[in-house]
Amino acid sequence: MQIRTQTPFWALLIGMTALFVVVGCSGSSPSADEADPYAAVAAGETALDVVVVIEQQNNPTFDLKAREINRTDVSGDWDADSSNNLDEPLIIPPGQIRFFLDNVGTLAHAFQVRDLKGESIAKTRNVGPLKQGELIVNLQPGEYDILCQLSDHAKRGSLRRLIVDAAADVPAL
Ligand SMILES: [Cu+2]
Repeated sequence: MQIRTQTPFWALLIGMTALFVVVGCSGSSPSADEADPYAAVAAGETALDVVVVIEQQNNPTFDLKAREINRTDVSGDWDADSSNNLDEPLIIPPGQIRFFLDNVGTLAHAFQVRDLKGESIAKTRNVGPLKQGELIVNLQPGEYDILCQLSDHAKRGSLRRLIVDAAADVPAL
């Protein structure tokens, strides 16, 4: 009597299908959340009132400007001259503010909120070139400065007046 030692075709088919499914599921897609200013909002993890995406650059000039407020593009609100940033204030409502920092420059930058006496209210550590960072701070109505506190970057243009005002006209988060 002949003994069949070969695996039946149907068993091979099921085995290969199972292997394909396992391989297909094992690839981990890169998490986009770290670079998403609104990820925590979407996940309902935090009670933010305002998300401001801050762009910090040093090439060709040092500058610090808001690119988005609550998902709305405001990059056209600022001229290219960073020497007049105190006359072009960023105006946002009070509350829990997430400053999402996008360093698009070639140097490390950082970010600080100061009162107009120069006292620090909150600040970040260094954010490397082409890296992102964040600063979450609760701000009451008033006037502040936002700046890069590294080296002479603020003097060279990485400084802007911040006005926190309940009447600020920004879209809901
Ligand atoms: Cu800087």
